[in-house]
Amino acid sequence: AYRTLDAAGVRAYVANLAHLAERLGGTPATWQVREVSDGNLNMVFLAEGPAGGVCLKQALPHVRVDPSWKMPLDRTFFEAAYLREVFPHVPNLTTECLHFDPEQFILVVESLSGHKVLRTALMQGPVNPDIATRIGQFVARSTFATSLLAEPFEKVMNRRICFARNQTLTRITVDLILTDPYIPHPRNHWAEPELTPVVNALRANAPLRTRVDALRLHFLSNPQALLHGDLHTGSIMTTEDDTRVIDGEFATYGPIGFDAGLFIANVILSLFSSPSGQNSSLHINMINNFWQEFEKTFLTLWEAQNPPQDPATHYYSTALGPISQTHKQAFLNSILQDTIGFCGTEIVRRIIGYAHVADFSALPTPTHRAARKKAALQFATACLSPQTPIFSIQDFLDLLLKN
Ligand code: SR1
Ligand code: MG
Repeated sequence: AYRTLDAAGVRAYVANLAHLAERLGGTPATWQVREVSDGNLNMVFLAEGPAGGVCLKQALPHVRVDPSWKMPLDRTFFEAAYLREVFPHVPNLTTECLHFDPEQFILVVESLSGHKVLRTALMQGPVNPDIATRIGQFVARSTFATSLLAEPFEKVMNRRICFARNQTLTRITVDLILTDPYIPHPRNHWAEPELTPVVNALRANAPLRTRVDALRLHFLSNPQALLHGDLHTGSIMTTEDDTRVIDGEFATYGPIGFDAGLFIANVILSLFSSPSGQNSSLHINMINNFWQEFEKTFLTLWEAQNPPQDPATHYYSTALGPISQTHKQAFLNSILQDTIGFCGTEIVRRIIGYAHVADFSALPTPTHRAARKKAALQFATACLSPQTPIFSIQDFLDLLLKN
């Protein structure tokens, strides 16, 4: 029967599994076990021995930060399934699933105890902008490999059937990111009264509401690729030269621009919350690096698919003949448009929705925080405005620099 583990339970659990105990080395009594839960949903422990460490994650029957919000346990199943799908394509950019327990809903991956959460690293000072290049690689490789551009439709559809069952967490995304902030809802909150008129204006903006409605429909009805589904800067662990994407429990099929948009939005939230006068070039470089690498890698992988394999046995979604560069560029442009839209919704929900980000707490006074959050909401409004002409990542960066 399922039971929630504490540190002592984790020690006994790991000691019982030879391949994990071997990774740690020494004897269980000498292992260091500590709880490092940080996200909203799960318990996380690090167990370390003389030879190495593991990270153990267990689902709770509720949201970790709100025990009254009950929740089924199956999210670790989807995280393990996501890792098994994408790890072969991005082995140096995520962690390997070392163990999954379908009764205790425990997932064990390698420990990243020498890494920092990217959000924390950004709050502490400048980071290496190549981190964003690596995330561009991650998004391009994980999405291309699981899309109809790379695989016969039978394989893709079977995977879609599996991840279509990740409905509890997809419901969270649909509600928390794509619905609640635009209506009065008890889960929304903001501390700064100065934001209320901005929120009212956002909700009264009919074209913006129509765009958000379209993005919600697009998220649910365009299964382009297997998404990470929650690719914010808290889902990335990094050192100067090694970057890993973690926490794929929100994995689902959807539009590729959703992963890209969430990553870019969180870099932008870091930019808007950095102390005034701080040079914006790091954040601009990060967004540019991310997009350039994503586009280049995605197109290179697509190029390698040409010419299509024998159409009699490989029912790819690609054309029977070579695909024109114009068609490929149009596909990438449509991902850019989705990216900008989902970026706007992520910024909005991180400021007025249920789950805020720590970034703004670095600002010294409530007045500073209100001013920067207001500016971020105004930028998000531009991202969600059908009137804003953005045809390239440069247009997007120009718009960002104007705000
Ligand atoms: C109740 S879960 C709230 C948020 O935390 C997760 O990390 C996701 O971002 C989700 O939207
Ligand atoms: Mg998470």
